Amino acid sequence: MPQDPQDLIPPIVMVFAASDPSGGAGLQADIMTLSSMGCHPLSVVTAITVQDSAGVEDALAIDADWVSDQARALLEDMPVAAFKIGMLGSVENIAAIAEIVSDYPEIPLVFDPVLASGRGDELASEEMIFAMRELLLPQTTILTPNSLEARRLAQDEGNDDDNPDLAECARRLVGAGTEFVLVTGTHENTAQVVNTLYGDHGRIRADAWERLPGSYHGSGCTLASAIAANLANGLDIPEAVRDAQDYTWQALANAFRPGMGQYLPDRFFWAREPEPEDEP
Ligand code: PXL
Repeated sequence: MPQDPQDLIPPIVMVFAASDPSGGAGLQADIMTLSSMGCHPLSVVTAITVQDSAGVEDALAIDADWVSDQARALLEDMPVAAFKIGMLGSVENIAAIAEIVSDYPEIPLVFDPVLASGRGDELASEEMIFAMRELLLPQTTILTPNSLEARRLAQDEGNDDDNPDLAECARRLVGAGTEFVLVTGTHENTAQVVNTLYGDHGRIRADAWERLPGSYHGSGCTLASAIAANLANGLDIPEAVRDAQDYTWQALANAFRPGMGQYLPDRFFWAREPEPEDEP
């Protein structure tokens, strides 16, 4: 019997993210990761950036009505198995996306709170951080901050004496509404990189990885998209998180340096031909 074409549809993941024309981070990183992991990405553009492998020069937010229209047209047309949110561009975009995802509470949502580029260029204002906390965290299945982002999102503003440790940050972020938090440890001063998953009863798992020597552009986007791909493929959260870290570590271990700045992860490491063996 010929195969039913419906059986051939890969899991579909809708991404809200900003274009990074370098192909290192952002929407392009998400599209490559999701494709490499067997999903079909739907890409809703929230902003466009001007950047190279060294850093971000400029960013222009897309009008919030255009963000909504991109998403709504597709959600009417195709079944979406997971949402992934990256760089948002504006407070208006945060409000528009919060409204859209609130109509689909059963779809798991991976939220990578992009606050700054690897070089430290600010990619979110204080008002945007406030809106993320108020409007998006209560709808998030898993939040994937690095440790710097976790502290910024969880810290009591205006109180300079507030120095919560990462477990306390995670507790506060779960209190703000996300079901799970995966805090990544790249920026911590530890021999290995330790990524820790928390839920409403505290720590669920911690995974330690060999610290790779390079400086990478787009590792956070790769990890969050890999988690979304795994959730779309039916894995539960701890499994999705473990497997996504393994995938991301391999993409980073195979990273390449196409320009003068950071290394870019190779999300298709498995597709490259191995070096030919020397003939005897
Ligand atoms: O890595 C976070 C990130 C996400 N999205 C875009 C970016 C960056 C970092 O530079 O440029 C578009």
